[in-house]
Amino acid sequence: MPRKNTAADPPPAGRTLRYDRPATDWEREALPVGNGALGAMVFGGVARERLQLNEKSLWTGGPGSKEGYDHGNWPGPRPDALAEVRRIIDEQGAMDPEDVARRLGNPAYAATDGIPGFGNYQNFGELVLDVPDAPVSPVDYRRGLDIADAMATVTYEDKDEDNGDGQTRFSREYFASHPAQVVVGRLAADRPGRISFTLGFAAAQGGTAVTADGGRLLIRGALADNGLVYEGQVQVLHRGGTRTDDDGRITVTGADSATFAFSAATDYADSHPGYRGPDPHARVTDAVDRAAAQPYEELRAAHIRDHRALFDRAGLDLGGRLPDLPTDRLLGSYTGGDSPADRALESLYFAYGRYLLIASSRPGSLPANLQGVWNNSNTPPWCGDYHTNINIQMNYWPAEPTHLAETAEPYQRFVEQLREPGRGTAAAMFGTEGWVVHQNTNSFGFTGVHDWPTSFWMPEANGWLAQQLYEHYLFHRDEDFLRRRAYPVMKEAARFWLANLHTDPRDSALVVSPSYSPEQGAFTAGASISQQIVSDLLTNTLEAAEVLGDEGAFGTELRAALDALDPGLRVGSWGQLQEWKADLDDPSDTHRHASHLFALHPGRQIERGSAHAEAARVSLMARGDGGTGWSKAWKINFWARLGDGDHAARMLAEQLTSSTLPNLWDTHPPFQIDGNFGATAGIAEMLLQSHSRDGLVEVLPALPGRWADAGSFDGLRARGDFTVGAAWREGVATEIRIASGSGVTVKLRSPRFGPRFRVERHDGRSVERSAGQSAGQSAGQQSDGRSVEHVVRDGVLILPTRAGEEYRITDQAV
Ligand code: FUC
Repeated sequence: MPRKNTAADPPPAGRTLRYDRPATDWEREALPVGNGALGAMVFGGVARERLQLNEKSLWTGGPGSKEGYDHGNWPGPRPDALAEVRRIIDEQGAMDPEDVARRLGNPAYAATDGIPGFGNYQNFGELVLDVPDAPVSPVDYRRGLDIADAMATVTYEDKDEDNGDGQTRFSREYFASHPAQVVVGRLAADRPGRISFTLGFAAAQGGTAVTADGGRLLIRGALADNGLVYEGQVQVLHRGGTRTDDDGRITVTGADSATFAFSAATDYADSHPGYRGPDPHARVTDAVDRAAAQPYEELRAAHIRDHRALFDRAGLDLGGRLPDLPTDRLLGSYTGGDSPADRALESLYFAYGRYLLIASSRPGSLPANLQGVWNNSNTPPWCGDYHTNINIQMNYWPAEPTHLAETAEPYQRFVEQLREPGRGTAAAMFGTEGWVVHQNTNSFGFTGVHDWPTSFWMPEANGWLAQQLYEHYLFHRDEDFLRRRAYPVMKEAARFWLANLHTDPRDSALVVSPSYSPEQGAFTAGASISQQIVSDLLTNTLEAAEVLGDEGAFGTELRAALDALDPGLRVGSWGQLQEWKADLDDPSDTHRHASHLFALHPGRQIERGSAHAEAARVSLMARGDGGTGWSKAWKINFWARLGDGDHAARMLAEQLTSSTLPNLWDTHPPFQIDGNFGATAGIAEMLLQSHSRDGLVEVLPALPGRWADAGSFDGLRARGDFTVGAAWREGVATEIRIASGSGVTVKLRSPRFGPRFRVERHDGRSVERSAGQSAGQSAGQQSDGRSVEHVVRDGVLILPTRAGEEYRITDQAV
């Protein structure tokens, strides 16, 4: 593959984050590379380079933890505890969270100072490169992250005549290769013999042993908390000059260039109950040996090929151009207007979300956690865990729509692996079949509870997690995936709810009880989010059962439950969508969670234009445009689903102006990656939607006024196995391209259709000419007159497709 660029030739603006100073702050400035399992934060220091490293399975807690571990299940049986809480809620209508936590929480996991036994995602440590005689004032310093090639770069010149370096130009590049399972660094200069450094490792864990031999660092230890064995190795290679090993450090002197390859692993395995696999030594040795044996250019090219195979599938062009300015300055001057710079930054931010997902979630490791894979602390915020009341789900919202389905594999597997411990929790705490998980989980199948009153109880998280497995089927129509992977998870979660729904004595409807709307108010029966999630789960499971021919008695049970289930959709006294079954909503409540709008997004119970959609709008207006990073990101999606592109764009501007750090990471605060992913999904949702129950694919459903003059997107995915691109000008869709993966009929709608358009197959053979959408019904014929190719009815273009073919709809007025 031809080299797109080299470190000496900085990558083009538009796909690059760039800065004119080294990073000093990990959270705000350092730049992330990752391959899912491994992450590195690059600082770009001239005299001292730092690469802070992560290996995603390095967790304290779980089995073997000094605190003890039983998945968060209650330490002993409490046969009447749940029934008692349900009875009190039936009688009194509500219960104080503290009271519920005392009865149903788990004091063994008291959330006082972290959660003992639950564990924390750990820092692996840092590679430190000390460069002798580095220029104190480097000239033309640049630090960048090319997100199209997934390459971090540093370049500078040394013009200091005193040390005789003249105008030497130095370049470094770093990448995290998924195929090779290594983080690679390369240091080069445009004059021979100029590369000298000492590479060492700054351990983040007590008891880490570091040795150096043959240009290889061996880093090894076991976590004091749970005995988890970890190992890292770094091989340093050099061209020219000399290399010496010395007391856990490797020194290269006078080389023309040098390369290092780092890999790491632990003896973690994602299998219940032990969560341990083989010693990591052989795996790490193998990865580093192989990388060291490969020519650098090949390693680099294979990495770029692998990354681009995912990254290049989708793109967004909002017509702007990034001025040649550092990204922090661009962000600082961003106002959310329609200037080319603002629009280019928004496109870059969209692409960066896709970059971050590729970098933090690849098959073979755990899913992206609250910080993706990047963490520099042994006690990170919220343990760096998997929160299931919004956060991990949001991480994966962009996976399907932005054409990165493969990145969702770790999530799918993670949810599958929760089934076994979750079954134990269903039995131990609820005395029923099915599987369940609550509000937080870790890498060791924590499916029970801690006892923090406002965040410990969320049994319907099982349904929310299962939703995205079903979505994978809807996007791909892959029945094998549905049968083998999604449906078992869904069915067993549905069984949990069939066994645990409670009959509300007030109206005999089936409700979740106790039920809690994250993360505010009292415990009640039938909070809207609980009902909406269970409704979504049972509906999806029934649909899946029908597809797979597994209806039978189970289908009858699901239908009966759905008939009796309170759907959690009520319009309250001030026109709002009620957050609880009783009308308790306070119009001045601006809580960051807007959980009762689950049915609008990511659920699909609320259709645009309906009374419930209007009530959701009223609720959103009351909630306001504030909130934490992920909260704003969710609101982009809500407004997009409501078809209000201007408000969606306003939320995107909120996200960028007040919840985004100079390295374009989302900040809650602190750094939390969900907002990046939620906003990326939200932008996709503004451009393309396909969730409606009647199977519509909607193009440009929420195009904001400030993007309307011109723009295009490519490669977004719609349910039904369609890949869609579109271009627009002056608010009119000038071209829509739709490629059909499975050959089902597409029902296409766009508020941006012009009055006349033409439908063609991609190969240019004209399929028809259409009189347009307003004519009530008109049929197009193939040019050879043989068959009706499409129908336009009530503004919906109904087009039978063939698998593997692409269709082009072009505006005829332009
Ligand atoms: C949920 C949110 C918090 C935070 C935490 C990680 O509990 O309510 O705001 O995002 O997850």
